[in-house]
Order: sequence, then C-alpha cells, then structure tokens
Amino acid sequence: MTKFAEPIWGALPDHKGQVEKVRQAFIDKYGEEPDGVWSAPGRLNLLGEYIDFLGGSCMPMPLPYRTYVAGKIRSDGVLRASSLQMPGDERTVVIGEIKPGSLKGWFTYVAGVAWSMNQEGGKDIALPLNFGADLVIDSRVPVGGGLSSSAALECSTALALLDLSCPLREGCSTTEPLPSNRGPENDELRARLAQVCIRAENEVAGAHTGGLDQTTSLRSRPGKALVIDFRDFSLQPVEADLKSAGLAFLVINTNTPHELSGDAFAVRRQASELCTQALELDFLRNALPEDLTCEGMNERQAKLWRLNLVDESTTLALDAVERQHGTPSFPRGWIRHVFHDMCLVERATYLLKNSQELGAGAWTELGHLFTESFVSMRDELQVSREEIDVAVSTCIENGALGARIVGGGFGGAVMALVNRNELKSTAQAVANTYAKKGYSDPEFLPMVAGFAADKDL
Ligand code: GAF
Repeated sequence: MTKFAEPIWGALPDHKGQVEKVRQAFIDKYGEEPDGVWSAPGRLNLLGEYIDFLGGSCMPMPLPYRTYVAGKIRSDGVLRASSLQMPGDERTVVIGEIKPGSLKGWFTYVAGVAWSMNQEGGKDIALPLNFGADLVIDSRVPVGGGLSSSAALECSTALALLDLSCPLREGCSTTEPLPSNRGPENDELRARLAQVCIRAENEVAGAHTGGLDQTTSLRSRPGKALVIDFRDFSLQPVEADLKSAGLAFLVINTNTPHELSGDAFAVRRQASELCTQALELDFLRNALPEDLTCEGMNERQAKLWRLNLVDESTTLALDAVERQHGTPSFPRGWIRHVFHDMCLVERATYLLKNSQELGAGAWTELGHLFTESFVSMRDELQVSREEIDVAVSTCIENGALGARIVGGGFGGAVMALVNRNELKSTAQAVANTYAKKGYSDPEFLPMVAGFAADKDL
C-alpha cells in the first residue's frame, strides 16, 4: 500500500517582516537601534556545476531566501556577532587579530570577510583602523542545502561592514548613496567585493570553491537569471519567463548533508585544474570552441555534436596530463563532466534567449539539459547520493521536463522544471516516495527569482 505523506512546504519569506525581525532582535540584544540592516540572497544554480573556477559560464538565479544582518558601528576594532540560528553562541574577535585557521563554525564566514576586506580591498574596501561592529544575523537560506547559505552570509556581512565603516573612512560620505547602493554604477565595486568574499571562503573557511555563489549574491539583477562568464566575470541577465510558458521550478531541500569544506570538492577541482595546466591554458573553458550554442541545430544534432566534442576534448586533456605526470589518478568522468556542463550552459542560454521563436520545444530541451547535467553529476562527477537520485527520478516519472541536483552536490537541493499545474502533485509524489523509503522529510521551497544583496534599512 502506498504510504501517504503531506508535503512540507516552506513559506516565501516576507522580506519587510524579516528586516523588522532582525532589527528587533538587535534591539533586544543591545538595547539600541542598529545603524542599518543589510541582506543578501542564496542562489539556485540552473546549470553549470564545477566549472566556475575553470572559466566556464554558469546560469544562477538569486533566491527569494536571504540572510539578514543588523549592525552598529564600534570604534574599538572589535567584531561581535550572534545569529538567531545559533542561540547562545555569541562570538567576539579583534579584527586585526583574525587569521586563517584561527576560527571555527559559522563565525568563520563573518570574521573571514573582515579579514579578507583588509587583505585585498583597496582603500575603499579595507576596514579603517579601530573600526569594529556589533552584528545580529538571521538567515532564511536553508543551511547546507547547496543553495549557497555561506555566500549569503559572507555577502550580507561584507555590505554591512562596508557601509558601517563609512563614517571612519576617508572620502566616504554618508549623505551620498552608500557603497552598498544597488545601482548598476556600483557593479564594479560589487565585483571586487565578491572577490573579497571568495577569498574569505577559500582562505579562512577553507572551502576551495569558485566565485559562482558570491557573484550571484552581490551582482544579480532583480527577477532575472544570470549568465556569468567566469573568464572575466562578465554577466548577462537572461529572462527565464517560466510563468508565460506555464512552467515553474520545484525546489526540494532533501535535508541530506551537503558539505564542501572537505576533500571531495577540492580533489575534483584540482583534477580539472591539472588539465588546464597540462594544456597550457588560462582556463579549461578555452579548450572548447568559443561558440557552444549549436545555433540552428535541433536537439538531437546539438546533443550528438556536444558528446563528440566532450569526448575529443577529454581525450586531449587527459593525454596532456599523462605526458606530463603519468597516468591520471582521477576518473576520466570528472573531466568529461566539466566539458559537458560548459556546453550545456551555453546551449541553455541560447534556448532561453530565443524561447519566443523556438516555442515549447525550447523548454522541453531545457528540461532535458537539466537531466543530462544531473546524469553527468551522478555518473561522471560522482557527487550524487541515493536520496538525490530518488528525488530526481520521482520528479521525472511524474512528468517533470527535467530535474537535477543543485550546487556542489553530495546532498542538498534538487530542482525540477515542472508544469505549473503539476507542482503540487510532483511534490506529493516525492514526499510519498521519501516516506515509503524512510528518508528524512524533504522540504519544498516556493521559488521566485529574488534580487541582489542590498541595504534594507
Ligand atoms: C559550490 C561552490 F561554492 C561554487 O563555487 C561552485 O563551484 C558550485 O559549488 C558547483 O558548481 O556552490
């Protein structure tokens, strides 16, 4: 007999309510108003995994789920922070004494940003001497869900520290728009701030991740997906008008652990970087032709062309490694995956940009690209797990156009492209299957595109 399970739906956060909540939490803790509240989103990566650090293009979308930081300036060089998700775990550090390796847990991401701002920020980002801050943090980004909760924490902290330090910073005017101002004129500053956050994550938190999450969190355009070319971090916003197409994203937090600061992520990154070096390239992306859109080809032709190209490029890369270092000690599939995903993102960009002319076929093919990417992550890159595989296959068996794991893998979130009117029934099917198999309950997260990090108050 089929076991029936009520799907657990998360609620879309009420942004204003969240800002007020963290402001009030700050007042409750410190007995005074914060100087401001800042927030930054997590991201749903539609396509392109493990390729940001290789100069590939990725296609993320900002989530409506954000991390909120209420803060007040101090002038004694001390950084003090607490999080509503970590009651009783208040942390304090002297900013000038922060060192990689000296911190533990969630606070690494907060203090790491302060450290990194001082390492490479330049005058308009480095924190003034004696600058300190009190922070209260509240996050609505599911932690460990592959939805970039770390970047949301880093980026909201970075904006908060940047604005809070303005009164102590030479040439910074608190009457002009603050440094965090979200106009396109500030994109260059935000791009630098993203680099600061990436460095904090790599060097202080010890997670050897690329720049996908921080770039999305700081530089997204409201309501849009982004295509980011990681050779130069240039971006183009793209419209993913699912609603007009009668479609929606079903986002499932499988509540299985996803952790990137261990070795599994780093060894895959190192393997592909070894190929880049062996081919004497700046970016592994440059081993492929410049144009990967397969414009004018139908789905079948594009797929055949892609698979051929991926095989040839993988052979070239592994032969180059072999000549220099002997037989590669990593699986061929790790490299096949990265070439494959590089191709998929550029085909998907072409489909989205031309969805009007291409009609329903564009969406059908997009769904197939999602699933192709998933199969590659499962079989080639080997970063899936049973619960993820089951969520993906259940979505597809129940009519989804495509489904895939999101982010670095090993656990976390799954997304599916589904007909709008089948959103609930697909969620029900996944909840039932999980209950039958005795897995932890999944959570279904309503999805609309969010907006970049911002000052909210
Ligand atoms: C994580 C990393 F932080 C990103 O840089 C990216 O590599 C992603 O995994 C995989 O695509 O989110």
